[in-house]
Amino acid sequence: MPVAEAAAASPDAIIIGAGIAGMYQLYRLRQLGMRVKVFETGSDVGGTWYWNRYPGARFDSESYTYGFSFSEELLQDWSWSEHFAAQPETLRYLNHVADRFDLRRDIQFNSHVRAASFDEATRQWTVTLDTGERHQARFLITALGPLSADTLPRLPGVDRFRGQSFHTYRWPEAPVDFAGKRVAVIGVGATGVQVVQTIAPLVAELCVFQRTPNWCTPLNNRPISAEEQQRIKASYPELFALLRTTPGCYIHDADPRGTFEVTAEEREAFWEKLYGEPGFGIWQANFRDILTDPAANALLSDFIARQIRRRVQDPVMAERLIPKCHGFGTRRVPQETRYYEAFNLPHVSLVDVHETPIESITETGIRTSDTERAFDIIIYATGFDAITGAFDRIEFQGSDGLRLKDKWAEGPKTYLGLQSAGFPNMLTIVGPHNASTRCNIPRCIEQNVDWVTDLLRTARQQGCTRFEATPAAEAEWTAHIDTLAEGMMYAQINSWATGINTNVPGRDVRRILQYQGGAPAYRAHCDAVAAQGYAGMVLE
Ligand code: NA7
Repeated sequence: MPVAEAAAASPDAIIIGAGIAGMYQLYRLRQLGMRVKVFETGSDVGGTWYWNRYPGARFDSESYTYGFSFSEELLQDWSWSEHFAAQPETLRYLNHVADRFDLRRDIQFNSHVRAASFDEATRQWTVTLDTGERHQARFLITALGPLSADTLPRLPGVDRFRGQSFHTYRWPEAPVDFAGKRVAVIGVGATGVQVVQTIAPLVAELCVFQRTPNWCTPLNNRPISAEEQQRIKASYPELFALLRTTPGCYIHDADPRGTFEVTAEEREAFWEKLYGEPGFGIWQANFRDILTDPAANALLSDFIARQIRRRVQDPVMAERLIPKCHGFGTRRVPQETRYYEAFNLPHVSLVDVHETPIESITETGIRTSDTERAFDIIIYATGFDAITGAFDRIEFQGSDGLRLKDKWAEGPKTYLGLQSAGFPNMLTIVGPHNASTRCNIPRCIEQNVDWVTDLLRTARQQGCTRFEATPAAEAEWTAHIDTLAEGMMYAQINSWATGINTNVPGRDVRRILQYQGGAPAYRAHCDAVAAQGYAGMVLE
């Protein structure tokens, strides 16, 4: 194609990813009259909800707090069937959104972005797909998702197993038949817990390989009744207004009392109540100091441990399922439905990988230091190279050939978690240092996208063809991120939230990847920057 023709056909902006963030960003940029092209690895929309088709995948935020809030018609038309919807329903919802707003015409599916580089002379980004196909645009917006770089265990023999094996993120579309099968699940994060509780009743044998137990609490899910549906639909404005006030944009907000400001009886009754309620209340609506005061945290952890002992019949098994090296809520709390009861079934066993490490995957099963077990199916619920991993898997090259991977090698450096100096005209929705990875994510995605859209509107109005965060503003924001995490118990714990992944070389040093000041404060920062004419950025 001649250069002039190619330029005429070029979009104004390229978005990478057609999950919740990419879909909404496309919708908003179209409203500005911009030409937009979205590249998506998958064959359809949905991102997280497109890939994670594993058995038991479902929300742990209330369904009606999770959907898009931008269209009252959409809110009124869509009826969630359960308080915490399962993945197939969420994927149907996102397809409904794509149809309703005719999003697919600007999305190129089955198109994996391999590299993206900025050219100072033309002030354009060039995006290269796996196929070698190249596309150019002035602005580049990443909507990669925080948990999209899946990781298999670094164990010998992973390729050798002759049965069926799946990482939960790469789950096939065709149903997997579990009847009569001997199944292994490796990993007991939020994903492994959902898998275990769902397949335990279906299989002949289930063996769970657990390295670090997690503090899991009941989801207490149920269908939404007709009256509840009416009430929900009548109160969306108030609901979304409430969600704007809580730190994680959840329906739950911390109790203003301190753990030791009430009597032991009051405390116990409060925790019993929270344990019996739906969702994240026990984590997000607990006493204000449970994640900062180790003594408060120890008491609460003891309460949850007693619940596990009550629910698991075999005391040895119960002790194995109780975390000993981290307190409740310092890692993501898996929400469960009869997870602990699964371990009362005679055909379900638990291998403590600390006691008997996995040595290799063999052609027929898994060899640990003490024995070898045969399986028909191995499920890897082994998680992700979180938050920065998806960025590392694309060759981003900014001005002067600077590689993002190199710049972030010792930890991300960003401004507002939305930009990085040296990478002009690039915006990172749900990027590191952003509030969105500690958030009921669509709520924070909408904030990110609305802010980005306002920036691009301003840029267009001012005839600006290049913007970039200043190194000074970036240094200040990055220091602010570290300061906010001081004194928080989670920052001392190994988990994906602190950037640890034993399956990825170099991911053995904890990093502060998330904004810990809460979504309202984050929003206020972003709004102030915009109100000051994009302070900390140079618009040319
Ligand atoms: P997570 O929470 O990172 O969990 C991964 C699990 O896999 C965790 O139990 C790991 O143990 C375990 N794991 C990873 N590698 C190995 C090896 N090599 N051997 C044994 N066990 C291993 O990922 P999820 O997918 O469950 O959840 C991600 C988020 O998705 C979740 O927090 C929600 O926000 C939704 P470890 O704890 O590292 O000892």
